[in-house]
Amino acid sequence: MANYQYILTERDGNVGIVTLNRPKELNALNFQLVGELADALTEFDRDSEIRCMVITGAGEKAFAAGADIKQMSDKSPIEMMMGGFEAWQRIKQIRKPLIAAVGGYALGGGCELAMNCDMIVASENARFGQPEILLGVIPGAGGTQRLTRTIGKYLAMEMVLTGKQFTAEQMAAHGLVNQVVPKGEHLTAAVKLAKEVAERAPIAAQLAKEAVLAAFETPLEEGLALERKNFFLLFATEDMREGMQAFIEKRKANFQGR
Ligand code: CO8
Repeated sequence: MANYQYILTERDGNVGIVTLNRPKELNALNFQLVGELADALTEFDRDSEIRCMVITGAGEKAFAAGADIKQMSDKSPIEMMMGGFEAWQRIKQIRKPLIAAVGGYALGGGCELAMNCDMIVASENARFGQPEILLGVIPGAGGTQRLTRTIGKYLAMEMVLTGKQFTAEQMAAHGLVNQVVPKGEHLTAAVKLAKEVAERAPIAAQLAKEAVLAAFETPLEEGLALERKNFFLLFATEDMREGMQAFIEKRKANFQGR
């Protein structure tokens, strides 16, 4: 792994963990940090040992309190476009499952980063919000789209129009959070979930992620066609033979990612 300034990376078995590491600034997402995050995730994505990834924030107070307002405050539209958004695109293209481990604030770009992940585990002190309107702007990395498609129009409108924060429990009730755990246990719980995913057939996990995400972007017929093709494609893997043989032999499958 490269030497990063604003993030930490580690491995726990087949799980790659990336920690946003600007705790004094509540892990505010400056352009460099988002670039480093995209680099690290891309590197884990290419690493055959890694089967699932977790993103978390350093310190107790925040996952990420949004884009770095101090860095953004004097930027032009073009500087914004060139500065950070290419890296968000790369994060969207990660093929392996991503889990957000959220403790404390997940605001603005922080909430959007969590929503870029495939599952969200949050501690009970987590707070989700899209406060951009309080700064005179609107969400720019998926807040109006992923939030609306997940929690529905009315609550999304309230979040985006008022900038108010919502608890992990509230977000879980509306389908944005998979698990709420006691304060400080979000990373442990997320890694446990990641290890469960990492035990599954890795190619199937990637094609499953692709198919579920397609539900956001395609009409039903097209989504069903993609799902079917991915399903058929998996009959070309050794892991499919192993999975079905293991079932027949009443033993645990040992998936190799082939
Ligand atoms: N940017 C820069 N610095 C920040 C940010 C931020 N988003 N959030 C907190 N900080 C800094 C504070 O300035 C402070 O620094 P200092 O000690 O030098 O004054 C330090 O972190 C600690 O913060 P506070 O003292 O404010 O801590 P509190 O516990 O009093 O308050 C809050 C915590 C409520 C989270 C408060 O810090 C806050 O409101 N932060 C801003 C939240 C926000 O508005 N986020 C949205 C930003 S806009 C955005 O995310 C758009 C995304 C578009 C996509 C990204 C493209 C690249």
